[in-house]
Parts: sequence; C-alpha cells; structure tokens
Amino acid sequence: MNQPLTRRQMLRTACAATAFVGIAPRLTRLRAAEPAQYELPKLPYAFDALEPAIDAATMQLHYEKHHQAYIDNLNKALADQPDLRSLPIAELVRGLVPGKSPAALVNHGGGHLNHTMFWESLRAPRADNRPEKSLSELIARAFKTFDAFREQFTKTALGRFGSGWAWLALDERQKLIIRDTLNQESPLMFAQQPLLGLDVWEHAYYLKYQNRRADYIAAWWSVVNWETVAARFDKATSK
Ligand code: MN3
Repeated sequence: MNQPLTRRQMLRTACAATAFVGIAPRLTRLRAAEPAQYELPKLPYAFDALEPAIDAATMQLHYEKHHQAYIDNLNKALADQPDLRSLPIAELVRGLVPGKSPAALVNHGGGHLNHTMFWESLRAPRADNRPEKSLSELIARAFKTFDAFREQFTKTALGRFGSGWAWLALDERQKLIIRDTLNQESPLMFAQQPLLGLDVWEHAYYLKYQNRRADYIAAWWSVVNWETVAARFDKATSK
C-alpha cells in the first residue's frame, strides 16, 4: 500500500520533476519507470482500405482479435521477464530457435512480428501492382522474371499445408529467396531477413474466400505495398 508522502518527500519529488522540465531525458525517464508491454501498433489505413481484395470484416477481426491475442499472450509469457519485454519485437524474435526456445515465445512473439509486418506491407489495391524498377529488376534477376517470381511465391503459399506464411526473404548471403514457415515462425528465426510475408492461416481469408486460398492469394497481389518491401530490402542490404 502507498504510504502518504511526507512533506520532505513531496518537495524532493517536486524538485526532481522541475529539474527535468523541458529537457528530453524527462520523458525517457518517466517511461523507463513503467513496465514495458508489447502493444498493438496503429493500423496505417482503414479496415475497408484493402477492399475488395481483403474485406473490412476480415481486417477488423484479424487485427483487433487475432493480432491482439498474440500480443496479450506474449506479454503473459514474458510476465516475469521485463528485460525481454523492452526489446524491439524483431530483436526478440531474432533470438528464438523453433523447437528449442519456449513455444509460447515462438508462437506469440512470431505472431506479433509477422502481423505487424503484414499490415505494413499492404495498401489500397492497384491494377498491375509491381515494385519500382530497381527492386523489380533484382527480383527478376533472382527468379528469371517478375511473373515467374509471383508464380513460385503463389505455389509456395498454396503448398503451405495447414497454417503458416509464405515469404520473400534474404538468406544469410543476402540472396533473395522464397520460403514458407510453419504457424508463426519467422524467417528471422532461421537467420534470414523477411521482406514480404503472406499470411495463409484460414483466419486471414475464410470469411470472404472460405476454402479458396488460391483466390485470396491472387487478390492479395493487388494490395502488396512494394514501397515497404523496397525499404526493407534497402535497410537490410545497407548494413
Ligand atoms: Mn493472421
């Protein structure tokens, strides 16, 4: 229980607060005193912004319920580890090894990061949606043509049995690769850098597409935010 502050303590607190007024470290100090928690990031567009490719009802459920649940469960799994809760989510996930690290961290830490990246890599639909020239050329060089890349990625996403993700990623030698991951595993857990991920869990498409994963994937290509992907590529390769 909180004891009432003595006059001396009140003065000391007031003086300390005054001393920090107007200087940048003040906010940092105040925040550092609170226990860190992972939080749902703000969605960069409205729920209906991706229509008709991804419907508003799916977006709202996916973001408010599914993503939030990963975050809540992650915070719960880290209840006694405030030092880990203050890590950027990508750093936490990078340190996990599926099969060796606690399953709750792989599932919910991966779930939080994968969904955060997913929202960021979507935008309103565009016809003939392709990356800008430089990324387009890099992808074409790696997979013969951009259309061949799209075909191979689609095949990987369709072939992911059960729940998981399809990815465009950079391997350890910074070569562009396509791969899938199981459940909420991230390429980061395999020392690879994710650039673009497609959620192929049924919760991502079932309301609108039912069992037609192929139709969902075909529509998803129209809402890929290639600028986000290019920025991730630049960041990963400029280190
Ligand atoms: Mn999902």
